[in-house]
Amino acid sequence: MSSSMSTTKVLVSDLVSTVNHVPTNFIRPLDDRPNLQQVQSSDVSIPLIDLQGCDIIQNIRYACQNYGFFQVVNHGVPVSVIEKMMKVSKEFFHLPESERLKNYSDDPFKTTRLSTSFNVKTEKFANWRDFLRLHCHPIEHYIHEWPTNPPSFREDVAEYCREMRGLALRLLEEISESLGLKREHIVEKALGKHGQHMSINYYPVCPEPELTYGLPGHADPNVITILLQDDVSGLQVLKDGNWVAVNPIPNTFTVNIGDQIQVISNDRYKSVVHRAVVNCNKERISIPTFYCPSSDAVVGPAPQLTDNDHPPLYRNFTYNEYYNNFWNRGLSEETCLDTFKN
Ligand SMILES: O=C(O)CCC(=O)C(=O)O
Repeated sequence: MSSSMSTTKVLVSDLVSTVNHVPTNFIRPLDDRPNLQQVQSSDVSIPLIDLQGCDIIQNIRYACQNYGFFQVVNHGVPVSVIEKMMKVSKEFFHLPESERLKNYSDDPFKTTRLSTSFNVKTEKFANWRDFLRLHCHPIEHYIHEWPTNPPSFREDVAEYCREMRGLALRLLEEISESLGLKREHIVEKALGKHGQHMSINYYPVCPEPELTYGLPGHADPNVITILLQDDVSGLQVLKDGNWVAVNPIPNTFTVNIGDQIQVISNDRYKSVVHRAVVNCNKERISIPTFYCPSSDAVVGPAPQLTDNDHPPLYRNFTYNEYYNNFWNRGLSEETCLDTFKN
């Protein structure tokens, strides 16, 4: 076993059995470490919204204005679809190295790729994460690129993606209404032909979780993110300067506002910084669905939300311009939004 040397393994999942310390390229400077003891638990503090309950619009407005995050129960996605998605994801990451590596690419603009960390081409520190990134809308444009091993991968993931799209569209209508816009405003006017991506994040057990991140603090560039987590904690959200752990609740999704809602809402809702930490006991899988505009869609503040007292805070831009900026810059707690301010 080597101790802290760099490694020739491409993926953390394969590196992990060859080291008993975190290799030096993963070690963060002292002032940029997770401080795992200082984290608050969120079972009560991140709003939990019952999508079959009362006052849904008011609850969404409250959560978006105060947290940028909420959890949803009674969301209508069948448990069997969720379970198959989680099972096939785990099976994929447990395939032999040579089989997984068939999907490897370090090009962030490839529409299907297995990769590691965040952007290995631009980042200074590596992150303790591997991920399979898939574009999934329109599904027929991309499904032929997806892995064929495990054999049920395409079918299980496609079914999950369709359910996620339905849930995303419903939530976007409710978010639109909560902003005082027409229900269909975001879905019909702001997203062009629409886009949907997903990442299957795999965080192996880490021998020294206090030295590194699964993913450091960042805000999401898209419209909304709907996150499925397995039963292992790791997601943390920045709230009033403190990190709050969003511990998994079975059959519940965690939803967050992305940068594009911040723009469309002209800063009424904020895209909030979050991160993933790792642990020394259990591997973890998280599966964010990133609902987004199509790359040619022009995004800007909704005219109905601007007036003399609330001038547009952002210029109009294409989502393509925004997305390139996000991937080329590297993950950072400073949002890309500043580049697009008026
Ligand atoms: O693993 C998590 O809980 C968070 C993942 C995330 O923030 C991302 O993939 O952008």
